[in-house]
Amino acid sequence: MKRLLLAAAAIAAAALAEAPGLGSVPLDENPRPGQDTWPGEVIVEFTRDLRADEANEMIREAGGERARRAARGGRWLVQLEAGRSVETALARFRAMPEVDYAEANGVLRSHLVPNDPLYSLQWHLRALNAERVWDIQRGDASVAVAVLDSGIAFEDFGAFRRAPDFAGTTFLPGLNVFDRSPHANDDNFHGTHVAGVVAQATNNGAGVAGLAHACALVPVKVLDAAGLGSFFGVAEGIDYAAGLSAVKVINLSLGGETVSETVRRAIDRARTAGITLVASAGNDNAGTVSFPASAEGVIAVGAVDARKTRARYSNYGSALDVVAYGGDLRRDDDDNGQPDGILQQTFDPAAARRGSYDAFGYYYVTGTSQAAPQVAALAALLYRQGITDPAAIQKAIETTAEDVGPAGRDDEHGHGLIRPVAALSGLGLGR
Ligand SMILES: [Ca+2]
Ligand SMILES: [Ca+2]
Ligand SMILES: [Ca+2]
Repeated sequence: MKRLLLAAAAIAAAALAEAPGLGSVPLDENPRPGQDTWPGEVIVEFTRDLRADEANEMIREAGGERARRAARGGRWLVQLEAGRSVETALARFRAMPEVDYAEANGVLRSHLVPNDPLYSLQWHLRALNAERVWDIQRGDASVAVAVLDSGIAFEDFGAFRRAPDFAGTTFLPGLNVFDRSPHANDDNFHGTHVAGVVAQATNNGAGVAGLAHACALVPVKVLDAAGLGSFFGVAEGIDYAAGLSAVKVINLSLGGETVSETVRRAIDRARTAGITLVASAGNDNAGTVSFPASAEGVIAVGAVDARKTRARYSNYGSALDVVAYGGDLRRDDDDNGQPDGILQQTFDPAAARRGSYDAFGYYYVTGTSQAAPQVAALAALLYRQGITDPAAIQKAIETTAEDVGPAGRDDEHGHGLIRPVAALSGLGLGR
């Protein structure tokens, strides 16, 4: 079988066309809500480093029309010929001895709850006792958080502008996995808001603050303008981030309902490299934590409102590790006349849909997407305190969390609500 394929490759050596982008189907062909795979796309990894003509032949054999090799490693994203079934292609790949594994290219979605712009104070930072946190540790640029999201408004480039309240924030070179350029600009709004939770410019006389504001950010664009990404793209983003020595933390405010071998392996590689991965549990009010939050080696973060009870949208379950503040726009528990969302700077999402990415404002957004980066920020501060082992970082965060909800660890709140001051003062330099 193998020899026949190799012989055939000699005559069918014409290279497969390079797939133009990841999940690059036109917007009207985007997966519908509830649809969990990209149509006609399969990920395959071979057991050894194949020559391109060998790989091409096997990909054609399985019904592939176009293929794109991962930037690192021996896996390929295959786009099938029109009308070919993903199931048949997977069965063909899995029957080939050279194939390690094959899976459909699943859809990952940003965990967002969009809302209208409003100015107010950041109650979540007061509740986290941020001023005391900053007395102990503000981070520095030797510790970077990679934000795998829709990009960040971090540079002036083409139609994109750096968000004004990132004026003093340090950014390290990023990656846009769709075009493999360093221009990981945000064309959605979600990633800019999530990044602001971590490292909004602080004490600059403008706007709002971020919890680990002296740490560096790495923009990694793995979600498109509609907030959609793929297993293949997210794995590529994780590999990129894990290859930067300053990156100690990866934030994933995204997820899907199906588990991916491609992403799981990338998580393992990053964790082995000493990186802490943090992911949002999802906003479906479901009893199952979404993936990759549910993956081994990832800190799964749910959301509470200002009352410290599970936010009505936050996913829960046995995989949940901790909770942070995600807020609830329908509540005003601090009675200040403002909805209890997480306030950071981003741009107007409606203007962004018209191609304008510079209508910056301060927006309340709620969701586990906003809770996860609070944990990512805390992890970054712990690295700056001198903790280097991701297992120790996770343990410090979990054992110092405030037990909320039913006594002890429970599925709605995990080990509890993070307490950054307790975590930071219990360990490392700030003891
Ligand atoms: Ca500011
Ligand atoms: Ca309020
Ligand atoms: Ca509890």
